[in-house]
Amino acid sequence: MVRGFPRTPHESEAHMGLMDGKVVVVVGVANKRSIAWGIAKALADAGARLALNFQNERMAESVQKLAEELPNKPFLAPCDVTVQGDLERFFEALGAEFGRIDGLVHSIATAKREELGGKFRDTSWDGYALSQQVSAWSLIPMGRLAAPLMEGRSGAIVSLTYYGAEKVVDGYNVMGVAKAALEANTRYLAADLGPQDIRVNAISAGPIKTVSAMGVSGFSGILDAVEQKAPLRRNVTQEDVGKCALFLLSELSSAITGQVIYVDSGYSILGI
Ligand code: 1JT
Repeated sequence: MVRGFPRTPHESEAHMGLMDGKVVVVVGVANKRSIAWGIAKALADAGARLALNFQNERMAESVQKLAEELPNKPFLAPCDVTVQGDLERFFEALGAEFGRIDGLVHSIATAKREELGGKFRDTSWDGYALSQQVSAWSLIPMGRLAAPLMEGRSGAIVSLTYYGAEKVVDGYNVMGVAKAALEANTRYLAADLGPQDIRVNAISAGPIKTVSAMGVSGFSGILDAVEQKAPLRRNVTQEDVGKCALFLLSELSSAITGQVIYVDSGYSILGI
């Protein structure tokens, strides 16, 4: 860097160096609109070496295409948390590639379409179990498998949640219960892994137009409510969430663990 030249850094260099030499695993990139993609870009711009998963062979090519847009070529490997043995194989591949990791992002969730937007009382066991397995339980084995790769370094794990975990948001239903479990998992994992200097936090993001959210009935009404009522009077972006994830995965948040941090334009402070 040339000294003595006051300059406005280009956005992509704004956090230069913060993650230099760090390896971060981001689970949940599916397409350009994925929250995980916003996080991956923020981390890559800050100098992190990345590893991404793709859910299955059908998704491999599109994730590969996205990965080519990053400044450094990320490591890619398959991982579907509903496939027996996939998590173990994924972390084994990470160990073989890097030998160690510094950070992990959990940005996956699923619900059956008919159970988002209908009546909560119609939640099926299959739908309940699936949303719990993918959206909440998977954080636990990820923490267990990541911990040995973080040994001897300050590790950090970040999960993604939503306000519907703590207050009833019309139609969010089975996902609200899964996110409540995810937030509790975040706290229990933080207590479990804290003695090994691994921090675990959740980001509670405001609603974001992702491919999976867009098809949900009632979702655009939720976006409108944020724009009209949230203190900042705007919806949040993948970039907003990416910057918070960067903070939580970096040394800047060195004594923060077990917390839910809100990136929601202030919506959650309101009484109505
Ligand atoms: C999933 C989806 C998790 C949408 C999600 C989510 N977390 C937040 N959203 C946005 C959202 C919010 C509300 C809503 C619907 C969607 C899509 C399927 C995969 C998991 O209400 C109907 C309030």
